[in-house]
Amino acid sequence: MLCGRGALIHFQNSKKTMLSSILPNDLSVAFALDSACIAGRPMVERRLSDLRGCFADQAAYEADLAVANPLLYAVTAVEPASGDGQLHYGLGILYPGKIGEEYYLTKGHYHLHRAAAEIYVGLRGQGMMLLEDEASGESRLVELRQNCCVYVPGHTAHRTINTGPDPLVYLGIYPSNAGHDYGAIASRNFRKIVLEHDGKPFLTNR
Ligand code: PAN
Ligand code: ZN
Repeated sequence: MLCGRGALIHFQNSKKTMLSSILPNDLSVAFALDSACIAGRPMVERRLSDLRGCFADQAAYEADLAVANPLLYAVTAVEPASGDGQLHYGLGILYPGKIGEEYYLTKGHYHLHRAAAEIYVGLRGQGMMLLEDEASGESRLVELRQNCCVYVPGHTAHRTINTGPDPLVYLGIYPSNAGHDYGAIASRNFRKIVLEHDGKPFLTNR
């Protein structure tokens, strides 16, 4: 899906990035907090059908999918330059909802370049990030909400979870060479899940 009119396609020198080589409309970018839309940029949409295998309660997943295929989240990526030391970022919106007792969530991934860290900045709503260290398997559940930053170290799988009643909107800022590796999580998923218990998020084993 495209936000607004006219997708911009441009190429960057991958060795050295000069200020003059950045398109003016990549230097300052306006975005919408109600849709995570950025005019002219492609938006990746993930519907319930795209998250097969992500939720713990597979029967609840199939039952809900038989009724409707709602949009769970959307991400608009901004990639001003791809040279050494440059940054990319993604504006995400994750809608509220649950499959069984498990809150709506993103697929989750490692970075292809494992050492690449990421900063998440919460802009609207309330949620959590589930982090999982690749080597030790240690899990951490940390808050992501408006006026809150989350640091995702390298070598750490990360998944965003909306635990509130409103859309969760956030920016993820990462090195331009980070890349996304969905394969490891798709094959074994996160070790922990976040369920609603007495109206509150609760971390438990899968
Ligand atoms: C984010 C994520 C975004 C969607 O921009 O890509 O939250 O989650 P999935 O990519 O797991 O579907 C990010 O972490 N980028 O690196
Ligand atoms: Zn990431």
